[in-house]
Amino acid sequence: DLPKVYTQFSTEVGHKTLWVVCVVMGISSLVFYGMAMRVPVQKRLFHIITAFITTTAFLSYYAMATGAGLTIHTTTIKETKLHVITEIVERQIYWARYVDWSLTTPLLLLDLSLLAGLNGASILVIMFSDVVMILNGLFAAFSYDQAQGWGWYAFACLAYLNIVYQLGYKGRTAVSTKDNKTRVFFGAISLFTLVLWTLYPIIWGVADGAHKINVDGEIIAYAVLDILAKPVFGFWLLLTHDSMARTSPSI
Ligand code: RET
Repeated sequence: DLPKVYTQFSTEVGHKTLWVVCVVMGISSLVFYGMAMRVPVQKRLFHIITAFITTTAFLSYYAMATGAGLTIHTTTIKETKLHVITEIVERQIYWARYVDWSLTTPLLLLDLSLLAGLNGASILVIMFSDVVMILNGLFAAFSYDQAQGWGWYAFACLAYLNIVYQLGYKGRTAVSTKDNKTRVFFGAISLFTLVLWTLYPIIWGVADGAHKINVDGEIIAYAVLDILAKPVFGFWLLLTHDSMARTSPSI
């Protein structure tokens, strides 16, 4: 007997959403480069990092919207004790997201680390954990069967917990030596980041992991989160940083 096949593909709704985000990321990048040119070079590091983040997202959304950054992947969801496959899911995987995230999430964390004034060793630990998290997410997405996928997912979650610990504990200790405005701002923007970032593994688990959300739903959910985590985060960071007297990163 042939296995039962469940197919999960995006439609025009997902496709349009990808284009909208692509345009938002492109415009934000231009604005960020413009802002970078208007601040003195000593204050420019945050602007450059943030503009690179939205530029990478622009390119990755361009790849996804034009149909290049995705593939169809088959996952076994049920097999008999004798390894006869009885149920499979065929679902689109937008792998360009992982390329985007593996470059942009370390940069987002670099923004936060520099704001807190973390030392070089801590910054490296945070950025490395983050790459481990994203690549394990990629392996989870391309796993052969569901159980194996959840294994990769668990490793990624451990890496994520380490990032939360490093930034939440060490970041807070580091920022406590800074001025009051920087302290309050770091508290607010890192809480915003914690809430947003925690939604990514939840969406992944329900959509890519458990196949309970279709591909359009996944595209829309990540679209909203990506806009909040990149352009909105970026504007908030840069406008606040511009208004501060002396908070150039201590490197
Ligand atoms: C995955 C799946 C495996 C488990 C975990 C994940 C976490 C992903 C995160 C992504 C953040 C993305 C951002 C993008 C910016 O636009 C890879 C989904 C923990 C935290 C902030």
